[in-house]
Amino acid sequence: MIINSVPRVAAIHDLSGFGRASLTVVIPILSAMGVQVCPLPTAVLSSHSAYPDLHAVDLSDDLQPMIDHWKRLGVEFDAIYSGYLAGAGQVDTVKRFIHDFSGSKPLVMIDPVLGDNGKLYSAYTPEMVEKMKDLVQLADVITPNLTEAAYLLGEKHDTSIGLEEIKQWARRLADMGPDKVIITSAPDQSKNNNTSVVAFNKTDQRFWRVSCDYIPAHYPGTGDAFASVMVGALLQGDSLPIALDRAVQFISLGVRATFGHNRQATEGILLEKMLPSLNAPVQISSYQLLD
Ligand code: PXL
Repeated sequence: MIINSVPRVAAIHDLSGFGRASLTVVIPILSAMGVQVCPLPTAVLSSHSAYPDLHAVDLSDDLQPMIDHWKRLGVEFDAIYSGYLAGAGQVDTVKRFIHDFSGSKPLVMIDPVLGDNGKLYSAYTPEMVEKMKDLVQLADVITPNLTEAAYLLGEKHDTSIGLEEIKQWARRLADMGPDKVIITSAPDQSKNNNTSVVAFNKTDQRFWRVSCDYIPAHYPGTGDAFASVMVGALLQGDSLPIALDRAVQFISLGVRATFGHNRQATEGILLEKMLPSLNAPVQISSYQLLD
């Protein structure tokens, strides 16, 4: 049940100043979708970590005092949404947060940010992987990419993975706790070069897939954008497959709009041009129910 007339989300992510990732993506998307964002920044960085020589301020020691203030204020949330954490120690803080703010029965969305393209992000260690396995147990919804799914399951990242195996991975991730598992960047072997999102809903035991054309560019922050649209759509009452459609369409449009401009991919997708599309009705429904 939504407790606020404008749904309210606690967003536990870093603030990367340059490069369109994390809170600079989460806040505009959710605001455009009519959701109030209360950021709890895990770190402040001059840019996301694909840029060298960045300056980072780790806010690990400040999180709990900020959370304690929210408790004194009696703030309640419709959703708790975490992403990039600045170190394994922050996982315990997020776990405590989920426990302490469970009274309003918020939707708990954990984007288990660990890495991409088969590799961990530069700041992360195997300890972070172990802690993230703990954290996903508390989630209602998780949105790992293929790399993160492999790390969480102790499997090898394999870009030639078939659909049946991805479905097994989704089931095994759901066995760890979450009701909805959404694996992004999953190869679609049935269509040449396509990429897809495969989702499993444990409650009704149904699998869904949305495929999209592959574009030969990689933009940081698209995982954050995808998960943010999912949170907004689920809070607006969309079904899982419609939320998937909206998130995939938003990313596909963003990637297409950006690719044509020949900008440095590290700057991310041209989000600012895309925000109005979040309020348009879903144009083409492309989800598939899988056997
Ligand atoms: O998009 C995930 C992300 C978030 N925050 C920081 C990152 C990344 C991915 O590179 O570096 C700081």
